[in-house]
Amino acid sequence: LPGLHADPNIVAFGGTYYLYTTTDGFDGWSGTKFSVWSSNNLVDWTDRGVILDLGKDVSWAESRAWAPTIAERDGKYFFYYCAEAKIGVATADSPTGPFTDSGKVLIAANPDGSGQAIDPAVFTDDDGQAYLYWGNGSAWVVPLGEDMVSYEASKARQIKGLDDFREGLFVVRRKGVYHLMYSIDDTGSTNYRVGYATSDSPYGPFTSRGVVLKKDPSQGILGTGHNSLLRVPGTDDWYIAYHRFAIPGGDGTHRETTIDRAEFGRDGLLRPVTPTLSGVRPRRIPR
Ligand code: FUB
Repeated sequence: LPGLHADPNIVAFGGTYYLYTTTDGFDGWSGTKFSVWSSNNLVDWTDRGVILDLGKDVSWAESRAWAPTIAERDGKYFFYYCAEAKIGVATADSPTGPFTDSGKVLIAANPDGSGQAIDPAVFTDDDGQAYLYWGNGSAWVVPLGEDMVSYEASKARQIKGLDDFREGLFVVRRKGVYHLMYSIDDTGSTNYRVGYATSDSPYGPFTSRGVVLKKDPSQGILGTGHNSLLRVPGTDDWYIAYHRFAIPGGDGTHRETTIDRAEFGRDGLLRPVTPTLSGVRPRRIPR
């Protein structure tokens, strides 16, 4: 994407691809706006504008608009976002809004009081049950109610066994396996990277599978993290959206959003992703 946008959540709704992002370039990640972009080919993206602006559109928070996610149910769109290290939710009748905030905090803290309650990711299982994943410092999952905005706090479970987990959980299911991605290190570090784990249950326990995306200084690609995975509907073609230090001249608060191909090997595990510069299409590796 052109400009400074981070924390991309990539999805497909009704034949169109969407990227939901935060706005970067502010000290202390103090931006206030979330944007949405659309595309028909995953290459050319149209800025569809700001869909939520803290303070103006959200009564309970003014700053730190951090990593969002989106989910659809019965024609309604649920936009989960971070604000002031808490999680809120806004709803709309279209993927591009207008979104109306619920007016209250959805998750105020991690159940064990550790870290920050940030980085929501919704995964909807094949049986229709949706789960909300989130966390920084510690990783959590809770099943969402049918309305997508309620949950029983007593059903929250901590996800253990993720090597070096920091934040940025994201979950997909493929061929019966739950694949969980997460960010390692600090987003301000050139070593911000993506860890990977698998399980046979959305609650875990997960088995760590190492790092699947990391910097490539030979290309000037640094700070590769906060990812989301997209399966092109009706195919087994996958893409990973993530942010990196903007090129040229970026750093941990000047980040840009990019996409690369993601592939699963014959063993069913995600292969390490090759980060590429814009306009360079990675060669397909035979399985
Ligand atoms: O962009 C603000 C925060 O930095 C996100 O919530 C984290 O995942 C990290 O990318």
